[in-house]
Amino acid sequence: MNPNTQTQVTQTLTGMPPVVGVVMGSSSDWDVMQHAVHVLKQFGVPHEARVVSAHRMPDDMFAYAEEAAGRGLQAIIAGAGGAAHLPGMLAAKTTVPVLGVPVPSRHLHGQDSLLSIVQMPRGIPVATFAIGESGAVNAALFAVAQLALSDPDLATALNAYRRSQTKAARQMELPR
Ligand code: RP5
Repeated sequence: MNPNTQTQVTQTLTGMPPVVGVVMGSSSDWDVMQHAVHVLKQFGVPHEARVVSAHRMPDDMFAYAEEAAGRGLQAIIAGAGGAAHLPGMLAAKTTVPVLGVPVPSRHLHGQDSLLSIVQMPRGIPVATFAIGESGAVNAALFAVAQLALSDPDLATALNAYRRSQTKAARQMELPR
């Protein structure tokens, strides 16, 4: 693994400041979190993706959260596995909405991640999504829906995406 990976920032739409931040506790989360990035790319949402580990780089995590609003982020999609405190700790330091994605863990298959993220005490909310790829995709779609409230073109694209799912479902065939 490239030793610089931990501090690399993937600016996927160059020239436009990101409005959604996708962060994860480890590069090992990328297999899951890349699905959130794929959706944001699909909708043309300016975003960034980077590793921000709560327990390995806590100062960076706090800085990321503290700077999020000032940098124009409107949502932070945060994926983590195991004792997954990244989404909650980010939410503790920013009022930018945090969307938590539980990453499947080696021993408990992500149930630990899910419970760690979803069981936030009252007062500091984290919107928690399904374990794994579906959660990553839905977190990105949720961010798109939030942005679409003030972006008619994005709303049109989101409605078209929904219609394409309906069309695909209607064309589904079962084995004879
Ligand atoms: C968490 O620990 C990460 O979010 C990851 O899911 C898990 C394991 O990290 P690695 O040991 O694979 O780097 O912080």
